[in-house]
Amino acid sequence: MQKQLLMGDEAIAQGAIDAGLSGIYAYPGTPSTEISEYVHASREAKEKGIKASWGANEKTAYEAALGMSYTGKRTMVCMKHVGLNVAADPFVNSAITGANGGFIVVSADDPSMHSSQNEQDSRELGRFALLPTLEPTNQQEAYDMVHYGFDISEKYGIPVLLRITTRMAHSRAGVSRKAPKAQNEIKLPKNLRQFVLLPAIARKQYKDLLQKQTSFIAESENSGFNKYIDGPDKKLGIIACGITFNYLMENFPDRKVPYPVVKISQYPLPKKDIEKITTECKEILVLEDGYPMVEEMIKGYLGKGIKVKGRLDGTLPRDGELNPNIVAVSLGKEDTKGQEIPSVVANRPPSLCNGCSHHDSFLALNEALTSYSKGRVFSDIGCYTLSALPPYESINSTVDMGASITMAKGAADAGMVPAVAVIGDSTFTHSGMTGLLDCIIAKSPVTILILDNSTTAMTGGQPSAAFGRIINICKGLGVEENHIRILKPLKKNHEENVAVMKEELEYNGVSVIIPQRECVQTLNKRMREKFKNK
Ligand SMILES: Cc1ncc(C[n+]2csc(CCOP(=O)(O)OP(=O)(O)O)c2C)c(N)n1
Ligand code: SF4
Repeated sequence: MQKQLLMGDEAIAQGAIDAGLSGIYAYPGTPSTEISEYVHASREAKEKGIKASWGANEKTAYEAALGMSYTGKRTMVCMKHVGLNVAADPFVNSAITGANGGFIVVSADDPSMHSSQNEQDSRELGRFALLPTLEPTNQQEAYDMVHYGFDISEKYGIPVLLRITTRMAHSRAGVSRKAPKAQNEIKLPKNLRQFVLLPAIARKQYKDLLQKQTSFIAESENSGFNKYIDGPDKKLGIIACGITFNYLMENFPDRKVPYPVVKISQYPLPKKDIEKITTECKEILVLEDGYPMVEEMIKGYLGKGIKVKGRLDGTLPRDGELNPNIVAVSLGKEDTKGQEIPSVVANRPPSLCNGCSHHDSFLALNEALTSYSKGRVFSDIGCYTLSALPPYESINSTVDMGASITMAKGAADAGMVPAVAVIGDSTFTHSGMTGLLDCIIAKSPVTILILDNSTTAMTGGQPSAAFGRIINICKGLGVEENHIRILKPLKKNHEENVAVMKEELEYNGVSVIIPQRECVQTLNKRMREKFKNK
């Protein structure tokens, strides 16, 4: 079969298309976005009638995928690691409902926080939900694991978590494809109450899930993705998880590591391999990107017994992603540090694009707020979060998607009036609407700016579920019509926009101000495509 040069994300997408995928659901988030974008753009996927849709958030995307799995079809849902927090409720519960058609959950972690607000490790959530978790070492494995993941998902009737990290998602390698599989026909679960989590049913199915754990361990022990590679020097044994196996191998160009190595790409841990290496070797070094999950499991609570080295004892840094050089140092090899970063690319803080509508919104907001004390602007996550930096320095919080309106409500409840929330259009429909409803019910004195640039700009301009709907949503939720104010954020309208903001800041109730102007990047893209098609 043909070989293609693919990014990890693309390998997963192509793997899913070839493995009989019927539908892919997602909410964008770096570094997972390109998986869905690949399927959206794939002619092959279109010809096969594969459904590809962006959900309003990760929870809605997850539940849509679960619904497709219920019908017996193969499905995938993709998100970044913090998205799995948003989808945690259906994720954990779907371990108990089980799956019907093959169901793969892709969660893309971002160690070192290249573009994220934390560096949590999705393997921990996989373990928490008691689900098998796959972690590819390279792009070929990422591709192959999708086929395998669908197979074990259907064999055990459970969702399977596929955990990747930024380096895996965004680096490229040659990938050999397998012969494509046909999609499953609709075939509902034999037990039509399988997905009804009434306590009596859930209790039984939870027991079933617990019983399956032994089989999941056996699958890991027999999996072609996990390997015990013997080595003559038993002073040290190395457990290398996911991409860290590559970092280890890069330190041994002939791929001959003198120590025994257990390569881990499937969890729960392969018990026999772990027992073997911990019995044979004097010390263990655990290489894992993310949390010291395996290290903690092997060390045990009191850390007695065999010496285990890794992130917890300082052999490796406690946070941030690993790389071949960090692994070299942990093996007592020379610290090569790599090339110096040229000054022309070093330390460039991110900034809003020239002509971005957010410039005009923050200029106006800063001026409108001059008569109030500082520290009252709760922001959300999007391009507008850059207003935390000079020259605007407008915002005082960014915690998670949706937290702007709700935090402003809490601050207003505490007596901070007015409290201001700033949220983007995509984030508003992701998880801002419920917070707005809370404010309306409590008649909270909050001024909410919904920065409507008609897209999900920060992740590359995916469609926004809010497009064309924000005003009606606000009205429908109960914002008084005369306190829904639409602005055009342009320099020439500055004075007028400041005046409107001042008026609404003085209003002792819920007001929503909607500055509307398209993101210049999506506007340019649209124009380029328009002229190309002429
Ligand atoms: C739970 C979660 N999902 C996804 C993301 C990735 N992400 C960051 S901001 C954002 C949306 C930005 O769109 P919008 O609110 O419209 O603001 P814009 O960037 O367009 O200004 C996304 C998807 C995230 N940080 N957290
Ligand atoms: S991508 Fe769009 S929203 Fe983001 S900074 Fe640039 S113009 Fe503004």
